Amino acid sequence: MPLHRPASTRIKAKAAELGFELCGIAPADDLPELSFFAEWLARGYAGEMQWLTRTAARRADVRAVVPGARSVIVTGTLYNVDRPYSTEERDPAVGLVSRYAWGDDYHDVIGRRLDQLLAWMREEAAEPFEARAYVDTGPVQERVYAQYAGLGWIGKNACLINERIGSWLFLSEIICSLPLEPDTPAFDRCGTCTLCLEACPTGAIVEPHVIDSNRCLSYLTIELRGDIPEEHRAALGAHVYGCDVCQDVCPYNQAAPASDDPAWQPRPSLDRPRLADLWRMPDAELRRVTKGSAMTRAKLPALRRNVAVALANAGRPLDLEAADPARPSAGDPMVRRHVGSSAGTPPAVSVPRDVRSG
Ligand code: B12
Repeated sequence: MPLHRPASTRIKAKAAELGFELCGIAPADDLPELSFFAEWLARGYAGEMQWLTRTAARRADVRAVVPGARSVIVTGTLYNVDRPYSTEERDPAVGLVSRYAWGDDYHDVIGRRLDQLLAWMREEAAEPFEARAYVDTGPVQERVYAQYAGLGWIGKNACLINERIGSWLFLSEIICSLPLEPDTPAFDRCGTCTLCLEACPTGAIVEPHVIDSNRCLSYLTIELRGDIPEEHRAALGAHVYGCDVCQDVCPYNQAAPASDDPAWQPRPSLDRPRLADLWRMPDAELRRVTKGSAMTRAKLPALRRNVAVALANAGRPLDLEAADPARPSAGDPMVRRHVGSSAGTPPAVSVPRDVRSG
């Protein structure tokens, strides 16, 4: 049966077969939330992420990316695994790595599955059609299309939350010129809850649904290449790559299912790594243990910087050391400006008793 109506159901069935937990169709229309992006940029909330500003025009609408686009097939992939949340970690000497980065790099894993889905659609289609597939790196506001594809709603922590699965979801999409049956948008189920806003260590959720990246620990530990502002160093706590706090406290993640997909299972070296071990690790070893994981997005000096601040926050500030040929990144002037640096002890993340362990 050619891929016209009702192709949507067949595409979703194929997506499920390929390992996507969620799949829905959004119309390539004027979706109101898309317009917020320009306002967000104007407020300076993108920090130093120039790549967002440079692609702003295309990010405003997928039809600027695929002329003739009619539909956006959005897929959601569960990456949660059965491990304690960062808010439950009690040992300050353990480095916190976000759970999305524990396993294989999702850009590679999901990119392959998305290409398989698109290849299948091309085989099935009655005639050729325009299409582009993206996971994270495309000039697309993925969360907005995911909401209109019925995968979930954009929570107050700006994460896409699915009522059944929670927000431990990677998003990816195929923008295409096929006139597919769109799904019903999911509606907002955050209600009066503000746990994420309260728990964010730096107050980066400046208002519901709005993140000021300049304050977000995920931005500060991954995207920022230079010095972490003094005012945020204590709040960084033990975070060495990304931050899960606003998701850890979310009620919709308290009974989140775990994936048994080998791709997302934690690598032993990234599973509750000790800060001192990470600092002592030679650059070659650090490259080896992060190879093929999303952690390669932060370059070695940034990772060393994060570890240096986290060690100081754990009350074990490093001393300036002689250059170590096995760890040239530790000698980076930017890193040395963070050695021994901490503005006092990190604020405790306030997690109301009943949220997790009841
Ligand atoms: C730039 C970026 C970041 C930046 C900026 C964060 C941000 N909120 O934008 C930084 C580096 C800080 C970041 C951090 C993280 N990111 Co990121 N990131 C992106 C990226 C590349 C672009 C997002 C974007 O366009 N931001 C622009 C702003 C304006 O969008 P927004 O904050 O989402 O706001 C939307 C809504 O809030 C809404 N909105 C705004 N105001 C209002 C008001 C109302 C009333 C309503 C209803 C809506 C609304 O409009 C906006 C529409 O875009 C996307 C991939 C993509 N191509 O979309 C991944 C993406 C959003 N990130 C992702 C992840 C996993 C993370 C982290 C959890 C990683 C981690 N653990 O450290 C954190 C979470 C931080 C957070 N709470 O958002 C996933 C999210 C999956 C999900 N379930 O939501 C994505 C989709 C990547 C992927 N393909 O899986 N990220």
